[in-house]
Amino acid sequence: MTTLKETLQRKIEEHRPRTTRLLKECSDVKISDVTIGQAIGGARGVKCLVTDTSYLDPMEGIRFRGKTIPETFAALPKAAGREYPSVESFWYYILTGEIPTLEEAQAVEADFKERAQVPAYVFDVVRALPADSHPMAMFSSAILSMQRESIFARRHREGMGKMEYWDPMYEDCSNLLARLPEIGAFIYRHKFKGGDIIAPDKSLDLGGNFAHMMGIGSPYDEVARMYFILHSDHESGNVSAHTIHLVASALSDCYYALSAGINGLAGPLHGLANENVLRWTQKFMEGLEGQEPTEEIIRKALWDTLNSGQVIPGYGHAVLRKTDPRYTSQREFCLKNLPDYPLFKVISMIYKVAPDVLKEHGKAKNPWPNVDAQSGVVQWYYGVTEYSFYTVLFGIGRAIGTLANIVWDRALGYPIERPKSLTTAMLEEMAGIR
Ligand code: NMX
Ligand code: MLT
Repeated sequence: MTTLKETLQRKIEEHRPRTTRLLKECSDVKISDVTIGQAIGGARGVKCLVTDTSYLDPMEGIRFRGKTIPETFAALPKAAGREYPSVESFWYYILTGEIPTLEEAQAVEADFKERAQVPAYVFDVVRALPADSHPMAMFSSAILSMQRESIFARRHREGMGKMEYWDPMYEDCSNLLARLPEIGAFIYRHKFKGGDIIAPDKSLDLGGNFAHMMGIGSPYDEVARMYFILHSDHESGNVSAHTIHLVASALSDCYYALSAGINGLAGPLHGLANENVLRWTQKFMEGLEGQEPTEEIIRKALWDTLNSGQVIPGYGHAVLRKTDPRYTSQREFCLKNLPDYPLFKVISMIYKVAPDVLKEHGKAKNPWPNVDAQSGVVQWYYGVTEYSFYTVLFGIGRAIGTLANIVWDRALGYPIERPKSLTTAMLEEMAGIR
């Protein structure tokens, strides 16, 4: 059996000539124009990144290495009795584009167990932060504190050649990913469970071990696998993925890069929306004072939010123009496992009402729900009601795709990222209004 690293090396060697040829023979082929609207408006739609781990179609949603979410879940091997594939099998897939056998996936599980030991000082760093620090600040600090472990940084100091970069980057990224579940679960139990920490169980896969360390029984292990894979990657223009790619382009190691990306994910327009969806919903339910929610009451609450100048969290998207398939996937999970759960019923009612409200409001280009509108319900149902923790879960998932992406960035020799900026006066001149 070839190892994941051997397969990755073969894929890198096969891929390199494609990038070399594009650069050598096709550098001048135009793929995008940029308007003033795009330059001021957050570079929306400007095609200037290359990412092979996933692609986001506005109407279809995400494809991981060419496969939709249902195709990915169906194709990856599953251990006996499991409905969802392991995170380790997905890591193999997103890194190489090849579906591993169960044996190959289990070899990655074994490899991750060797790498999973979190240095003790990481827990000290989290404990040293003020108790009211946001879990995302704790998560980002914990990741950054491990920078001293970087093999890439050491090898770079020692003068390794450019063609070797991917190897220590792969080692660092694998080590970091294997450690994230324990760090996440530690933050949860430190902040919300009085510091009653549960030690890892080395017999379990990443998802199973995470559920165990969170202190939540089956089927939360399946929820963890599903959740982490669903949140793994969304091509690389989104704030977290782009930040991670950008920071790593300076040859900063993956500890610096992921910590920076987690800081971007912590924003309310990005990953924090999953926290805000639950905050909004809980406030709404409290305001009902025992009254049954109706579509009319929900419509009014949504309008109140819009009229106060706030966004409706969990709705809208910079690229998508239909319901996010990650929303649909989790909705299907809820329909199967918790169809009558009151919170799910409210979330479903919002889904019925919000798109029309947003259309009538007339601002959002996409009135449909994104992943964050649905993910909190599942967590709440299984007992994770501390919603300020939800974006840490997103962050563990997001690490999978983005770390795979920066291994490939180094393998393909992508340079330091440095787009050009202009002044407002230059734009006025170009537009002929000055
Ligand atoms: N509620 C109210 N207004 C909205 C919403 C929404 N859900 N979505 C977009 N708009 C507004 C937006 O604020 C902007 O207003 P203005 O012209 O006053 O600045 C206008 O509609 C046009 O925005 P779009 O071009 O449709 O959206 P954009 O690409 O700029 O932003 C989001 C995308 C996702 C940031 C935006 O839809 C939003 O703020 N959604 C709510 C927060 C959220 O759910 N974020 C999570 C995204 C997914 N994730 O996990 O990262
Ligand atoms: C994501 O998963 O990163 C979000 O949906 C935001 C995006 O893709 O722009």
